[in-house]
Amino acid sequence: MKAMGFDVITIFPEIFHAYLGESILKRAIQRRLLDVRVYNLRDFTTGKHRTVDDYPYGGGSGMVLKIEPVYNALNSIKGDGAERTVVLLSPQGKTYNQNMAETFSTSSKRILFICGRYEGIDERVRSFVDEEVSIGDYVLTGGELAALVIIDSVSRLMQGVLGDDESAKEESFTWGILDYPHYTRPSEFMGMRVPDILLSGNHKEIWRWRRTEAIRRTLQKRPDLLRKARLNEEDYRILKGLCPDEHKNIQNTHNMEVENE
Ligand code: 6GU
Repeated sequence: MKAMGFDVITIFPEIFHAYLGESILKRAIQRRLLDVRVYNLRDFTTGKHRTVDDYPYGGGSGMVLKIEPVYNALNSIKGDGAERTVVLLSPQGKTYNQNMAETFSTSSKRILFICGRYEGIDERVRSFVDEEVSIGDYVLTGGELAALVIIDSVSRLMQGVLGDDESAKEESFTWGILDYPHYTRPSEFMGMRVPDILLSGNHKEIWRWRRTEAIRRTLQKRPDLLRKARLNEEDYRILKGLCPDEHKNIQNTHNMEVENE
């Protein structure tokens, strides 16, 4: 089975050990399906003060991450000759999504993350970078959470990381819509009953119900997703039943996309 490999350059390595030391990712690492190597930027400084940042040229507030330690770290890590994609994490990057997670998960290269700080990183670091990625339109104090978000979302797509009964393949977000509603015992709580169909044992009908509810939710909460979703014939029929107007719009949008290909 293919393993997924990540390298991380950060000034806060403990953040990674905490998150990767729990639950599904911990198990994936133990089973060697996932290999994450975390490097402390401070270990690649030279002077005895181990300085990783400095005042910005031109003045202003905040400190800027220095280029030399980043360069030294990259050189040292690349010493093993493995193929890598170097990713700078910053709010200025391309916005991360599930498609990017799938692309990373099928790449044979390791992914090396440089975690920036929000005040900034020396602009010249960008000349060593293949891609710049952001996880959304808000500002974090550093790229560490973004690196963990990407490691988590890519790893769970790798063969064997999720158990058979928690497979990522069958979840609806895989084809671009929201998940269906879930229930567990008790079958009634404070007058709220679990839908009868789920207690019926009729698996064909249960799956049709789930698919319908997933489409209904997406229509209500994220209609923008439906326009991009990969729907089959049955899905179009369900959509038509739920909302004839939206069905027409979406089928038109999809037909136009097919013609443009
Ligand atoms: Cl990758 N870094 C920071 N500092 N803030 C962010 C981000 C990354 N993605 C969204 N906000």
